[in-house]
Amino acid sequence: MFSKILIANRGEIALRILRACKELGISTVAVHSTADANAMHVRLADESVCIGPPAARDSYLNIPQILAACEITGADAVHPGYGFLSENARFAEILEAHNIVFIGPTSDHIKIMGDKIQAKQTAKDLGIPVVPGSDGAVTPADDAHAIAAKIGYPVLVKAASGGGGRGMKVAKTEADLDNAMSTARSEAKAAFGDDALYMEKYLGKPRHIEIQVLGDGKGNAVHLGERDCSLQRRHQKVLEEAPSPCLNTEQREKIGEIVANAMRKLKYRGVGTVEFLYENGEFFFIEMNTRLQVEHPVTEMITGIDLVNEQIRIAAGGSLEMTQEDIRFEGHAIECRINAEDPRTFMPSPGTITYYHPPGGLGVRVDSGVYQGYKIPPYYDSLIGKLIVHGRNRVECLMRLRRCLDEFVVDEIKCTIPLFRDLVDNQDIANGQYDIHWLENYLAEAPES
Ligand code: MV4
Repeated sequence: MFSKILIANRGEIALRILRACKELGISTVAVHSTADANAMHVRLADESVCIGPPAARDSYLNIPQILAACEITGADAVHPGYGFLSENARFAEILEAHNIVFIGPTSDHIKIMGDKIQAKQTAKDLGIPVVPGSDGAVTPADDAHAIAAKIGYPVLVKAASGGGGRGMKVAKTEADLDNAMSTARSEAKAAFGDDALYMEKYLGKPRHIEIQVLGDGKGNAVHLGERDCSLQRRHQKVLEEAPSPCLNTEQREKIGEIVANAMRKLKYRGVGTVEFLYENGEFFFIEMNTRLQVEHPVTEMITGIDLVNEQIRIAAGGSLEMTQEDIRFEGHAIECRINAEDPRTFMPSPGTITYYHPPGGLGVRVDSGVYQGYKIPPYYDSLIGKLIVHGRNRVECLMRLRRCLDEFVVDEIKCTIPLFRDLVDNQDIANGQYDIHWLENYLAEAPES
C-alpha cells in the first residue's frame, strides 16, 4: 500500500479523497493555489505545498509544479480527482516515468476514451450498443450527404475530441448538413486543435443514464448499477439519482452485465463511467469517462462501497475483492449539487459564507469543503458542495431531501438550494418523468419562487 498520496485537486473532492486516505492510514499531501490557502482540505492534510497563482493553468494544471511537490514530499502516488488532470494521459505517463503511481486507469485507456470516435468503436467491438451513426470519422473526402441519408435525419455532428456537449451541431434536414459540418469542423479545430468529426442519429428525448464500473486491470470487473443524470442545464448536471426511476431490475442487470463484461475484456483498471442515452427502452453508448465522477456518492449510498478506497487499493496493485453477486442495491439516493450561483440564471456568485448550517441525520451526507467564514474564490467552478440523501425507497428519499433542504442554511451568497426546494415539490420530479431537456424547459417556464 502507498505511504503518502498527493491530492492534485481542490474543493469538496480533495476533501473526499483526503478522508479515504486517512481511513486507509495513508499520509496526505495537499497542493493548492494561492487562492486556496484557507481551504479545508489544506488544513486537514498532513502536508501542503503551494503550487502557484490562482489561474488553474498555473497551479492545478501545472504538471512540473505538481511533480516538484511529489519530489519534495516523497509522495508515492497522486490522486487526480475529477476535472483538471484526471483524464490527461500525458500526466499519467509522466508520473509513471517518475515512479509515481497515477491513481486511475492506464494512459492507453485514457487516450482511447478521450477520442470519442475510438471510444465508440472500442465500445462497439466490446459488445456495447452504440448510437447508430457513421462508421468512424466523416472526412472531407467522404460523402457526408450519403452518410447522413443512410443514418436518417435528424443527425448530430460531433467532434472526436469533444465530449460533455462541446462541439456538437444538429442537422434537422439535408438543407442544414453542409452548415452543421463546416461549423462543427471549424469550432472543433479552434477548441481542440483536432477537426475530426463523426455523425450520429439525433435522439430527441432521451434520458442520460450512466453505468458505474470498477475493474482491477487483471480482467476482474463489476458494475455498480446506474445513475440517472438527465436533470442538467447547459451540460452541467444539477441533480443525479440512483436507481433510475425508469429502469427495472431486469433492464439494470442486462445493461450492467454487458458493460461489466466489456470492462473484463478491456482489462479496465479503476473506476469508470459508461454513459448512455436511453430512449424507448433502448440503451445507446455515447462516451466513457475514465475518472471518479462528481456524482459518485449516489452509487456509494445504494451499494455501501467506498469508491475512492477501491481506487486506491486497486492502484496499489490490489485485486477486486468482490464479485457481481456480492453487490446489493439498497434503497434510493439523490444528489443535489450546491453551486454558488443564482438559482435561476446560474450566474456565478462567489463571496463569503457568513452563516453555514448543513443538515444531518440518518441517510444524509454532505460533501463540502466550505465552512462559516469561508470565502469562495472566483477562479474555479462554482460547486461548493453536494447534498446526498438516501432513503429505503424513492418516496422516502424525496421526503428526506425536502427536510434537508429546509434545514440547509448557506448565507449570504446566492446558491442553488432554492431551486432544489422547488424541484422536490414538482409533480414530474415526484413521478420520475423527465428527460435531458426537462430542466431547461422548466427554467424557461416556471415562475420564480
Ligand atoms: C446526443 C444527443 C442526442 N443524440 N447524441 C451531449 C453531451 C455529450 N456527452 C453527448 N450529448 C448528447 N448526445 C445523440 N446521438 C443529445 C446529447 C445531449 C445531452 C446528453 C446527455 C445529457 C445532456 C444532454 C443535453 C443536450 C444534448
